[in-house]
Amino acid sequence: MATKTKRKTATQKAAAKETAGKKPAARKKTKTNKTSARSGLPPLDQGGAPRQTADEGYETMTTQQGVPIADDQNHLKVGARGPMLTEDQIFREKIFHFDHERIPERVVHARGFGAHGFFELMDDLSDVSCARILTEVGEKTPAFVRFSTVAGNKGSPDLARDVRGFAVKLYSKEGNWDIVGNNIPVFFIQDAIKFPDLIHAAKQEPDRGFPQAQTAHDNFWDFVSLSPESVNMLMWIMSDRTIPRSFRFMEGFGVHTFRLVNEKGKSTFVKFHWKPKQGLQSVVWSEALKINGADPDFHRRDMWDAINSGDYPEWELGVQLFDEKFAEKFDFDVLDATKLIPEEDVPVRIIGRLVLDRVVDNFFAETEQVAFCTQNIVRGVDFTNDPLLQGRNFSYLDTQLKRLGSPNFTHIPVNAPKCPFAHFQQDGHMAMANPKGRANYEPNSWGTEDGGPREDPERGYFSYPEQIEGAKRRVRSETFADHYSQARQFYISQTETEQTHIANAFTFELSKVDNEEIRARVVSHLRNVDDTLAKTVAQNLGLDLPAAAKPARKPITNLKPSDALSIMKNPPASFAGRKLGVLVSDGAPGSVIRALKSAVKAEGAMFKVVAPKIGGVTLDNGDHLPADEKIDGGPSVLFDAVALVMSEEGCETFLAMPPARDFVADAFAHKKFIGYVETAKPLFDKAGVDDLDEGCVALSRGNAKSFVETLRDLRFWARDA
Ligand code: HDE
Repeated sequence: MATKTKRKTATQKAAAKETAGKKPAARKKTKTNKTSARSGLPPLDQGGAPRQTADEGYETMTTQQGVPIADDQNHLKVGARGPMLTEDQIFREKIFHFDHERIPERVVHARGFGAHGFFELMDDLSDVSCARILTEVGEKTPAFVRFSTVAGNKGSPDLARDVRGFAVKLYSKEGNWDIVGNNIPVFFIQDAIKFPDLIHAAKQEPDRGFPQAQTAHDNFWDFVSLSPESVNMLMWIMSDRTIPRSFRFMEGFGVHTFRLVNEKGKSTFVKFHWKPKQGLQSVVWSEALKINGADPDFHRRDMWDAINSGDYPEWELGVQLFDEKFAEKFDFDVLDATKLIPEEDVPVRIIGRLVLDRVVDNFFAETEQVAFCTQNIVRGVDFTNDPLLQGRNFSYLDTQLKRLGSPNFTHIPVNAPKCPFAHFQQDGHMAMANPKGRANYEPNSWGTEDGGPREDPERGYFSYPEQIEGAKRRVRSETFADHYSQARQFYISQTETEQTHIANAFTFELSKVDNEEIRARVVSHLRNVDDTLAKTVAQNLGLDLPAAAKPARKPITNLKPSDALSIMKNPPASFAGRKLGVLVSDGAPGSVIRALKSAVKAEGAMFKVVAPKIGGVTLDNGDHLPADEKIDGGPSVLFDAVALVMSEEGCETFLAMPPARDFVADAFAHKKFIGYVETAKPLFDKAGVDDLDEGCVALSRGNAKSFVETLRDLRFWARDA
């Protein structure tokens, strides 16, 4: 009930207090099993569950108008069996509100999860920017972050293969700054005018309304195979980047080149990076498919649990700073969002940290109503002419009007600046923060008391005075024409395992494409990326190898691999923040459980118990071990590693349970480390695992610590071979 009070607005609280003070003196404690003469409350046998009333210490329920409600179970009717009276203002108010409770979901990034936190600056950037948030070292700026998938609708599963949104709202002292980024540093298209086509092609097909939350269908591959500019992004989305293990274990990127401007008006280009302190980690595809069934809210739950347990996720903010000179000599156009700047060319300078330490109080009020706008920047930060960014600056503001229904969406607490603000924009639907006084325009001569705010040429926002000249034309710059070189660079930067995953992902997705011409067209692009990849995919599809697509510009084939582009080359330093799932039975050795539990705890990881019954088990030492999951609700796909700790009889019972067999078979197939006690061995046979490799570790009380240290590698990839 603690959250109940939290959820109330100040007005509601005041109203409740008021009402509480004015309880009708005549009201007596109502016995729940008798009809009250005054309210007509039904006795238990008619009304179902026992009712609790305000007389028992609960707050009084009221209408939206503050009128106390006596009966919330029955509408007003003639006699006991109706008909209903339309006079029933209480019923009508309740249903009216319910009928209008939904707002349009976002056209893209509909499914999201938000959390609060702060950004702390660690390095002074005053040489390149006059933004206070980038110059006041040690300053903590409140932040709200919303992670999302792109293509799926609001109720879609979390583990769809998809780009993840990584949108950060920084409530700075000089106004809100939104960095509305993704977990991938490049994008599908080069010009914002193609965005509706891209998204239409990616989302469910218009005639049938499916498939949703997946790109594995003809329309998507048709569009991208006709848009060679997408090829670099295709490599990224077919990599493990699009199946992150957790929002906590993924990077974020501002994607576009932005500008920073210092007090003297000097401009420096910048790319933004969010680097997870927890390290990078993804799941494998067949695991993702199963997670979607076992826990469609896997990512939300993970974030919610981590923050609520005090394990606050943290990212470092890094910047790649460069000037016009670098931009001119760089192989690609820095305004082209389908390209990145390798960290080897321009190192990432870490300047601050972002910590998420508070879940939302109300999902709708915060996560759903938050309105990110790329146009929200602060003094000292500026746009560039990236043709995607320019288009986004129109789209985000526009979409908020549709979603939130009023130009006053900035009055919603999650969107309002936390610094002082004053302007003459007023009225409109749902105006909540209304100015006082006579002046609603300026200039005016009403003086400082009544005249309202005035401009501040010293502290006010200024745009970088870039000199621009040229004919008005609808064109794409020649400098955007290379579509394959960075796709190749990405591919050769991956480990062998990651390259196999990419080939498998192309194979999976294209196998869902009915039209063979489309499949072949995709492979024709891959031939310009890496011929072995193209051949593997063609072979996997049973396709004759098509000729290579004709490139608009000859690709550069000698770009060096960049380790920063690989997930597996950037593993976490520990198993912290990860989950060990332990399958236990009655009579399991308590000493092993105790040793494992404390080793996992010392590592900063989570110890989750999976048992035949949710009531838990009794260990061989008589201790009771409560369970977190019953076996069929806790498959191994929900854990980063597993352990099988059971008695001989316990193992016998598990042998007869298909979910227990799947627990082991999946963990093995997904290359997870599996700790086991000798008595659990028959379960491997039952799961079809007859060859225990080094990823399967015999457990004893003495080696629990070293087992947990092994888990730092996250997966036993050698099993792939
Ligand atoms: Fe978005 N995008 N986008 N996008 N985008 C939206 O805004 C749009 C693009 C991104 O958690 C929409 O409020 C256009 C790139 C995120 O609320 C919409 C173009 C990047 C989110 C919109 C792009 C993004 C959105 C839908 C092509 C990475 C979720 C609802 C030029 C840098 C924000 C909304 C949240 C959301 C338009 C391309 C990231 C329709 C026109 C590139 C993280 O306005």
